[in-house]
Amino acid sequence: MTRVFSGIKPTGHLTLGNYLGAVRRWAAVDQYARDALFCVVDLHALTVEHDPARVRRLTRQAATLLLAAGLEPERCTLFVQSHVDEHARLSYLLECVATDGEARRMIQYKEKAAREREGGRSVRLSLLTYPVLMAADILAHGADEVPVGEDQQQHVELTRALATRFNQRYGHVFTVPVATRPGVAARVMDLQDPRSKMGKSGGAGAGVVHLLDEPEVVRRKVMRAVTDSGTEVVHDPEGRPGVSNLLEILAACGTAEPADPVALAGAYGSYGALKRDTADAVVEALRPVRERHREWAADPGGVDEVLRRGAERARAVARPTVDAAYRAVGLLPAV
Ligand code: AQP
Repeated sequence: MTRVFSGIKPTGHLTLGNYLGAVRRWAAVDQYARDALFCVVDLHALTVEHDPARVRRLTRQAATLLLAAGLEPERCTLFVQSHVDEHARLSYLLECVATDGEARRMIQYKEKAAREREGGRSVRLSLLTYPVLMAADILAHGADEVPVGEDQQQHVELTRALATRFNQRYGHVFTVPVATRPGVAARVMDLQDPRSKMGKSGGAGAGVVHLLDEPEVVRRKVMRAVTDSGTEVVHDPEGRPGVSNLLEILAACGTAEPADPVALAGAYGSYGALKRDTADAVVEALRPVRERHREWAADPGGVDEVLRRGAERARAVARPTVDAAYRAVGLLPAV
């Protein structure tokens, strides 16, 4: 059976971007048709300045939201990255395979390092090496597919390169995975700044829709979305990023099968009507998440139990592969 692995960082409240780019597919498709492992990648949240109590809180909150988004503990494995030592164990070996130049070419590293420097903060070494840890997350579990949004494509490419190089150098140990992306809304943009990705670590911006936003808050954010000069509704992400973003969101939320944003554009004569329909579609898409969240949030012990069982299974999946990698590079097994 095809195995799937993907993760989410507890760096803020989950957004509509996380949902449409990744999480919705995990719940709607991957957990039914694949052997699926999903992870709250808490170690990745330590790559920039962080408040320990907040990371702890957001980790449980992310797990609760993933369950609210429809992950079913009987159908998939949900766990916290730091509960499974194999990730960090394998990361070091992969650091011995990756090159410094390769790590420095990562776009997210360049962008986030620049943000840290601009804020007068020093750049943590882990910000540079985090894509290697992400490769370890994926390779430890022998994933065939990695369902992610567009922004993670480059990191999955690095993962493929490291797996291939390792296998060539030391013998076949790793499955070489492929990234899978949604047909639409693979990169949801900030509603106030449609040339930037809708991100969860930017704070409570008016351009970011969070999964638990009240319907009236969602409506307000969508209705106030920055659109482009002109009045014609067309799908042109380069020239008309604001309107195109709304069309992508509407296409992804409007029906069970994402509609075509280009075809949708033809149905609208004004930005106002497009915004109203998009707001309604987002509210409806998030309604079941908000409802299930009430139930899971009332049962933190239940969430912890899901994570405990998930970590147990994840360890069992990862350990043989990571042990094989340790042997392959020449490390003497402990007796
Ligand atoms: N805007 C987005 N559109 C589509 N997919 C997205 N993803 C994230 N943002 C969008 C996808 O969601 C999954 C989990 O993301 P993550 O936790 O690795 O990263 P993040 O939400 O972007 O949070 P960060 O790194 O803390 O970044 P910023 O600073 O941008 O908020 C991934 O599959 C991702 O592709």
